[in-house]
Amino acid sequence: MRIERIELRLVQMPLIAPFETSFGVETIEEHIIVRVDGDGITGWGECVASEGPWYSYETNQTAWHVLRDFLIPLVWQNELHAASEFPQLAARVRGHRMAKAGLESALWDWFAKAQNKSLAQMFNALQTTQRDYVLPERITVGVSVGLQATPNALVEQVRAYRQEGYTRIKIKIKPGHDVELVRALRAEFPTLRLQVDANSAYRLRDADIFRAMDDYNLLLIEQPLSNDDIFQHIKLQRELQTALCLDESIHSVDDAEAALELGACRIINIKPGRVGGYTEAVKIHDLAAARNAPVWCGGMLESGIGRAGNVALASLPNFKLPGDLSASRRYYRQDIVEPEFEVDAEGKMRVPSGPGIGVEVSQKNLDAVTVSTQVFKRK
Ligand code: OSB
Ligand code: MG
Repeated sequence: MRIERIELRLVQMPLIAPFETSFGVETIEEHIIVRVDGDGITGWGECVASEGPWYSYETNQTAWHVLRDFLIPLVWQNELHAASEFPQLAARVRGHRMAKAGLESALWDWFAKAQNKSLAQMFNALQTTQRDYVLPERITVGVSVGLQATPNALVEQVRAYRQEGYTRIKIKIKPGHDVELVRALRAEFPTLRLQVDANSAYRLRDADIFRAMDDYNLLLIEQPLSNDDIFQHIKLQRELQTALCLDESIHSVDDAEAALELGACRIINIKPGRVGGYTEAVKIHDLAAARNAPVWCGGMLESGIGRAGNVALASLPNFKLPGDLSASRRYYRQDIVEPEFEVDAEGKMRVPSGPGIGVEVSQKNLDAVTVSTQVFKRK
């Protein structure tokens, strides 16, 4: 059982509509697709870094460098028996978690296929929360709505997503575009499951803005203060009724433990890319479960390759809140997997049950979005 070949592809996928957050606008999603081959089995993974260091310090160029020069050589130099062994090998490389997660996710697919198991089954076996947990066939998912030109445009966009089936909506906020957006949505949709995401755009002195949000029955407020911060979030959470949820500040199970124990948040957004892969993601899931803190699966506008693993992860028992896991067509005119991911009239998504990621990669669609490729082989 050996991997003999690894391929990296830089892909650029045009988004159906620009996605605007407090840190910028994205129109084309650039990611790295990782393919590993050996013993006649192909594993696929996705690195969710972006073109620029806006959401995190990683970019596709730093990820490519770290994959090529440090992470891929680890696969040649070590005998791997499971994808969950990879993080220990990669621990010598500080940070660069998206790069690590990109390769680890391809290894997860490869090992899962070698055992004829779905990723959901693999992650279920790894989790320690409920040993005999019966995986769901479908999970409730949500949609993350970018900043819109006007509050009215936001209301109409949310109405359209609700008509498509989504029952949980997250909106992006930034200074000057916050409470009044929540107010406008609440006036129109009084019982909608609604949450907001600031992507680190505020300071503690803006606490009044978040206090005002306490009146609108939000599920949570995501990452209001600085990326990497724990201390200021503790102070803010003390002032609020609404639960804070951390995204950018949580890079590891240790960060998650600190944040929950110190009261910096009550909920955690788990993004496998941000925490170095699915192995660490499951550890955070288990830690949060032991502390009675719900988690949910965040997204990085993944293609169907990354989405497949995220949906599998989100089928674990402590993913108590719907994730940012939307249908392929919410993002892209054409996904690179078949079948594409869909959301039904009840706002649910099917968890792939076939081996590994459980969807087929369309070579034609992948080739159409590939801008560069590099192949590495075992010597
Ligand atoms: O903060 O959750 C975020 C997308 C890119 C970078 C950061 C975030 C997001 C999203 C999109 O909110 C979630 C999705 O993939 O649908
Ligand atoms: Mg976020």
